[in-house]
Amino acid sequence: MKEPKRRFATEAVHAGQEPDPATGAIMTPVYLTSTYVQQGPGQHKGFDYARTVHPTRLALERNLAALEGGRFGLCFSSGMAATSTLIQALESGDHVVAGNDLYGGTYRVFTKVFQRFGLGFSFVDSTDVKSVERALTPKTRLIWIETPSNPMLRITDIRRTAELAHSKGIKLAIDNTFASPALQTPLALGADFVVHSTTKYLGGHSDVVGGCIVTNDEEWHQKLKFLQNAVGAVPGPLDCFLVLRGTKTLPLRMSKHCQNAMAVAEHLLKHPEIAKVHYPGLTQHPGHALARTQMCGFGGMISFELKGDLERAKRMISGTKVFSLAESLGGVESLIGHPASMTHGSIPREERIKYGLVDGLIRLSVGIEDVQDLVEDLDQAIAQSRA
Ligand code: P1T
Repeated sequence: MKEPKRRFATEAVHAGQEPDPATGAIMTPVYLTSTYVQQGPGQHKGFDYARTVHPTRLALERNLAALEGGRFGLCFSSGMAATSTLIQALESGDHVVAGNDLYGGTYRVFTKVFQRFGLGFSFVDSTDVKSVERALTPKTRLIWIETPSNPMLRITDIRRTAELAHSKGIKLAIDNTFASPALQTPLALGADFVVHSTTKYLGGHSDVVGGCIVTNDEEWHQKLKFLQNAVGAVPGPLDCFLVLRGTKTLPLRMSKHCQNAMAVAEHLLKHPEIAKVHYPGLTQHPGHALARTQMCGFGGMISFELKGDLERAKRMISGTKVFSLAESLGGVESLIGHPASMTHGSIPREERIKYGLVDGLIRLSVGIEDVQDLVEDLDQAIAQSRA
């Protein structure tokens, strides 16, 4: 009999996980093993070496594939390892069109590492599908988009970009780290690959670094699985367990992140000392209407500009008491950061300023604390930052 299709919150708790056949343990064991005993040469239970295949990792890969509505998941030792593995599936001479608002590390690995191996990259405003189209060349094999983007929270139309890509025989990868599959499932909108830093919302507790790729394309899955094993950037068993534990509460956490971020964004918007607020949940945001059509919540990330100079912005981000000054995002605790000197320091200043990532931009990862404490903390930090 065909199993009935289970809904997202049920899949989050159960997908990919069975009680341990040896003991009935309800939690997937952290199999601390590098190898498996074989009955005879090449005779084994489907597990031969832990870089190639690992039971705790397999459970996580199946769980993440289910959450993204994809057939195949692969896990990596970091978000950057997942990104790099997908790029390694291309050939020297191939060309990639990428959005111009990207995590600084992604920009860095594209321009400082893969460009050296003969791959070409063009960075365009992906919110304008025509700009993406203009940048395509006969060598373009992949379009790479973050939506919402880091740190400007820009929204790119996944459906239209997928149509454009497929009309030219090009693949579309969406870095879904900021939304998480609780809010947006790019494969259902036509994307070919979903990439994540599982370090963020999927893990959810700032205690692990990891990454994944999910796809429905079996041929590409085999190519990526080959690279996962051949290149070897795999996560350890405890890391997989932590992400697997994180995804169980993903829907609950995301709903609170969205609720708190909306309240913080509305508060900042009304604040007389704030010049600009970027949050896709605000009706003033240029991507708001589009976000409503492809997301079912606007996420926990906000960026904003304070009135005054860079020194004031620095004083403000050093003055919060509930928000911690730190890189990363997506954990239960609120973080505040300065993209120009922290997460996006590897993008040349003239490049980032061209597309709006100004020196004074401040980024918030709004956690699940009591929102009143978050608002009061921002207010006191803004007040004490006055010259
Ligand atoms: O840090 P790592 O797990 O390797 O993931 C890289 C990465 C990929 N994609 C996006 C959208 C990201 O935001 C990141 C990592 N970002 C941060 C560390 C940050 O503070 O923005």
